[in-house]
Amino acid sequence: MTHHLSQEFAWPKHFLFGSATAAAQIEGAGHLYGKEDSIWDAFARKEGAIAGGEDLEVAVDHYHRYREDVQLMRELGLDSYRFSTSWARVIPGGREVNAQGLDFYSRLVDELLENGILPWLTLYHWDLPQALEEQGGWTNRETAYKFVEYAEVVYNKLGDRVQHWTTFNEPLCSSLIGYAAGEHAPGRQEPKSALAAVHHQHLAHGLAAQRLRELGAQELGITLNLTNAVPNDPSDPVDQEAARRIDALWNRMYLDPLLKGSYPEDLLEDVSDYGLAELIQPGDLETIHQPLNFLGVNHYHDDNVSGHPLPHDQPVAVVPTDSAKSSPFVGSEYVTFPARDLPRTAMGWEVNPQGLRVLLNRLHRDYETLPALYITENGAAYTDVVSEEGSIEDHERSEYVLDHLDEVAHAIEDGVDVRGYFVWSLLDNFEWAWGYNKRFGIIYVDYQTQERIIKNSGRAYASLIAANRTMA
Ligand code: GBH
Repeated sequence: MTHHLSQEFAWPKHFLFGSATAAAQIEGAGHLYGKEDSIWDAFARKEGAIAGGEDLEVAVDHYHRYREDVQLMRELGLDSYRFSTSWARVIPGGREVNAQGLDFYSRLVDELLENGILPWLTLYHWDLPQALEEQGGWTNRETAYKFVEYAEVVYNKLGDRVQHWTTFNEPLCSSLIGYAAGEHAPGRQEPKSALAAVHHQHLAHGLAAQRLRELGAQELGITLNLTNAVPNDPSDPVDQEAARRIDALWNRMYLDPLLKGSYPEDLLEDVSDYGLAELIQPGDLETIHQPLNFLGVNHYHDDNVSGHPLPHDQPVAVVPTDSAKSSPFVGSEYVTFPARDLPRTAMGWEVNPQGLRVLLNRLHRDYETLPALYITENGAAYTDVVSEEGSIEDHERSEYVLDHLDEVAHAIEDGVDVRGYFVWSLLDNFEWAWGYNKRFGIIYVDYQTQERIIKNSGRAYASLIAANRTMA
């Protein structure tokens, strides 16, 4: 293995090394113990929605195997485990609390604590109760208030043991990819609805953050997927303008309201045909602009952006699944993503670890009130092969993770306050519209037998964690 700075770096004292999952992607027990449909269960039933035609019914059966999974976390030496609770399990049908469903998370949290692993909880990782979608989903402002009730129910059950509370995971994806591209649940292709979802999720975040704070939450934050928008030709004004638009929509549409209390002016102009400004009611931006203890950053790749049409034989850098018939880039649909000469993962995403350092420095520079940063997701899908000896020699994934950790270390040297890193993902799992064959795990899952095998990347990560502990 190549030598890595991250393996001998003096990581800050309380730096957290963790790994992440999401309820819908791992739990299974899709309609057991009182759980009802989430929008992803309903979406998966639509012809062609999921690449392999699979559903979330069993997934990797984490609901029944969480004890075994916590033992694996312990074997890896994780400081923290980032997971999400399923709204459709806790309040099925959006109506009454399902005590049995809540109990599951209580048992999971106890199991983590007994094993010395810090629970890092996310309330919304894309699985809205289908019943609420039928009342308009995130296009309905009411859903934001329903979210507060749900947050309160989970807090009342777990707040005595969970310190770290994240409202949303990547609201951008569940809005623009779910409501505009239609590639994610609920599978709508309505750009105006997508921006309504953006605003109502913002509002839901702010209202829930207020409420959780009142109830006593110590550590509150949100996780965004942030992507550098790099102009394909840095000296071409057309590419510069395209990159500005993608940065406004993809990054600043979230960062600015959360950290500055306003939507960017240029964004409002870019999307002026789509009704965002009209949705903002007096007081909304103050509500959204809540003090945060941390910002979670999910980072996978940069976007190489151009304002010119692509020659039809040129490959694109960002490859939406075949089911994407409509653009997630509301108001900037003309923008293109030419490929660069970079290695790619099995998702087709370009690998460019330096982008993470650039991104972290940019956040530090542009936002005066930036809270502590945690990398809440970073990782890669590769085609894994189980060897005759039963091992998974996923060298590329090890390099991907360590290369990105090197960049986090550099960012810390640059003066950026980064306090943790969570690999996506602990286990191979349901990769949304792509189904099960895109494997992101540092632990392999045999989907027939549900057997788990720690991949070499998991071992590499574990030895970095162990080495750091010895140094400290
Ligand atoms: C995360 O999202 C999710 O939080 C997690 O659940 C998921 O399993 C994991 O990453 C791996 O995918 O321009 O429409 O082609 C991924 C964030 C943002 C990465 C959008 C791909 C390009 C989409 N994604 N990006 S598009």
